Amino acid sequence: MSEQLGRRRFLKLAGISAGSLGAAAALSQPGKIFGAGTSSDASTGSNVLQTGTSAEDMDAMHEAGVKTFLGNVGKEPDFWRKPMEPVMDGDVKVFNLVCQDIQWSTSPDMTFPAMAYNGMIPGPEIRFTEGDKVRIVMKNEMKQSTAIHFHGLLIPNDQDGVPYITQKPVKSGETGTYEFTARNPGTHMYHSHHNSAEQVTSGLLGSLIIEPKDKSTQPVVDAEYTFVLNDTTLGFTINGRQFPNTQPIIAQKGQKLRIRYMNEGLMIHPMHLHGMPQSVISKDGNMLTTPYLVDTICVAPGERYDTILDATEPGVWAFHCHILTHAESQHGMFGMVTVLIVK
Ligand SMILES: [Cu+2]
Repeated sequence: MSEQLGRRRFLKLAGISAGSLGAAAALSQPGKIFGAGTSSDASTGSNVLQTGTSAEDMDAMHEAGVKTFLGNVGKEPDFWRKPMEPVMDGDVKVFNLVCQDIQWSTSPDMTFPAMAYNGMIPGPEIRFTEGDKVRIVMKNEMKQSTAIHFHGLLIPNDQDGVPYITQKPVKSGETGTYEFTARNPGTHMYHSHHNSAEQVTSGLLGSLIIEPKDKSTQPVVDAEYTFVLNDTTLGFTINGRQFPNTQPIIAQKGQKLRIRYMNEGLMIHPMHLHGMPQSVISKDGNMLTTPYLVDTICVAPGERYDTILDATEPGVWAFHCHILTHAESQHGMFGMVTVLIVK
């Protein structure tokens, strides 16, 4: 009963608050939001769990993670990537990339040797329009050779970016150039196709979106968000970060959002949003003739899905991979977790 009351009070807070801070304050009481999951009897009885961590310690670690997440809201404006500005060379849109060996922190206490395009993981979002002439220039400043593959694009074979099948690898210190005209609109990706199990999971990945020339084929939305999922070398990440260093999606009630999911990792990630369904409108860049509703969207390596989310339900809604070992441990939530805040 008291938990029900807490939830109701929380929803009121999240719905009424003018800023995200109101919702944030409520979210900092995780027992009221996600449900503590333990009865009051459990907390008065033996509270040492099988693993040796007390229930109190476990709860405290969970709470601390959520508080850290809240403290970080708005602190990384580029978490949801904005498109990179091309340089024009006549009528060609030129995108310059530099790949480097870097150190990357998925959260403050998790820093890894990594590989990045333009110093960021994922790399900058590359976005252009169907019919555009495009050149992508990639300078390799890493120790290893590399090459870029444009995943999902209809492209001349010799621009496909696979060493020894369509090109020589771009060696350390060399520059590789790719040139093509954008043909198939949709949600695509770019990534290394050389020693890729190491290079892609280390960070050589990014979203590549081709806008259709005819915008009337697209749903009108208030905002767009792209989830680049990755795993293995840098842990379980959304846009290069692990919870509690991910950022929320913040929407006003009644807004329509487009969410693009892409999986650059080596494992499947069923992304689950609490509170309201999403309509799947596109698979691998191809618009579906019959959209369908889901609350969990299983994104396999290499796949892309676009969904439309009608933000109808006020509150703070957990949004996470439902392979729970990618999202939560005894120490609290981690990895592929964020929230949707509907104000
Ligand atoms: Cu997962």
